[in-house]
Amino acid sequence: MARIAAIERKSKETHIKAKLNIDGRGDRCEIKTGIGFLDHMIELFAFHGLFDLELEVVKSDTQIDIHHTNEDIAIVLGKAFKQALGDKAGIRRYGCAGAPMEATAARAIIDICGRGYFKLNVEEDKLTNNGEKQEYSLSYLEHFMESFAHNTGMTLSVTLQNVSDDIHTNVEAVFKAVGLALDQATQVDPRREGIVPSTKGIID
Ligand SMILES: [Mn+2]
Repeated sequence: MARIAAIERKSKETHIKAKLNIDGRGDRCEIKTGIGFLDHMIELFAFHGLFDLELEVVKSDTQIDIHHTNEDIAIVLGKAFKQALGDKAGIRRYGCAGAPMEATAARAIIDICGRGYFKLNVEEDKLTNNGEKQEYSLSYLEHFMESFAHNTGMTLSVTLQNVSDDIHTNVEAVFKAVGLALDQATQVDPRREGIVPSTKGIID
């Protein structure tokens, strides 16, 4: 069965559409968020996760700032993964992957357990200050991944080591690591055919 999803979400702040194929190739993506930086990061995530993803922000309120759009994109992306995964029968459920970029290294650990939880492990002062005067920030990254994890129904732990002064480097390493780990976690293990990977028998 195809593991695909189509999501459309409209609020008074944003209107976002997404189409996802979990079993894709990663090179058939069209990401149009209106935020160039985020287009680049989501494309990297999809490419390295081998996901085919179309994402379009039809309407946004970026005249205020990117807060709502950043969050709502992550909500839609999370809902798309949740829908495409269905009852989660047969999946590996866990994933752990890392991606370095220059001195910086990001590691992502995932459990698609139905419980949305996100933790970014980074030095506190870096979280507060990194990217302060730039388009994006570690706080925006944290908010994005938190919304993504909650809406996918996964526990996501990200550790960022040797935080760079360049926000691009930090965020890129994280998006790649999350893509790689989510690819692992969503893969079907043939030994587990038809079995929901939980001793509870279900994953919400
Ligand atoms: Mn880049």
